[in-house]
Amino acid sequence: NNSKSDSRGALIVLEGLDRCGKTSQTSRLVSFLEGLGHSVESWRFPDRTTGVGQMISSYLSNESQLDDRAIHLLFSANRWEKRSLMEDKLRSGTTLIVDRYSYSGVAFSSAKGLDIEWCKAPEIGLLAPDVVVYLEISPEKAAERGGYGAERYEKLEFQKKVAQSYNMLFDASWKIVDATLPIEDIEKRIREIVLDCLITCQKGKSLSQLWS
Ligand code: Z5A
Repeated sequence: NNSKSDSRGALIVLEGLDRCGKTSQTSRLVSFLEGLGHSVESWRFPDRTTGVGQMISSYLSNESQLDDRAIHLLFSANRWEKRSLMEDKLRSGTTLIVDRYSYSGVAFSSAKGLDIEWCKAPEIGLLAPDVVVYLEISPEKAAERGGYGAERYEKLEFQKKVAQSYNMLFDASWKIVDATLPIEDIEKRIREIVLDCLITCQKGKSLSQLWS
């Protein structure tokens, strides 16, 4: 189908608190889009496979300590090191479903008390998503889902602060989906949002940059 291969792919971002269901929904969405014949890849941040990603991973698992600003900049660098590949993929027609992106970077660091504008600054110039799907769940409900693991941010009190930070980032373009619905209902809603977004991109919507 020429119309599919001639147009760029869409940058779809899923955000939300820990345990909100992003990982489950990302893989369902990728299978769905593949079934429709789209070129699609599943990405996630942090990308723990790179050198920077390994530093982040060791910080998250409490194997290393880092200054709050230093770890913020590493999360950002981890997105910058993937930026040109991201752009190439999108321009060649591949849609990317990304589990966490800049918004996680800003929400988690500002939840520690860092200034929100300072947190956004190193993210300026990264590719802006075509749509952000926010899977909304209360920190208490999220904590009930099999409990938290041992990673640094998996604590109820901190997740409450992260939820407040996300609230400050919401804008009218975000699609808020109730993450407490049955998995299949959420999946259906996300499919509708993403199919709409793909049409907009196929019609020629251009790529833009954060934060505008
Ligand atoms: N972080 C940061 O500080 N700065 C940054 O720039 C970035 C990230 C990018 C690592 O992320 C941490 O890094 C993260 C933010 C910070 N810290 N926290 N918290 P990660 O990607 O490694 O971890 P995560 O994003 O929090 O993933 P997760 O724990 O795997 O959660 P999830 O992907 O949202 O959920 P899930 O695995 O799909 O589902 C969780 C459970 O709920 C599972 O048992 C499911 O079967 C169940 N589930 C899913 N959906 C439902 C529904 N609808 N009903 C009932 N149960 C469900």
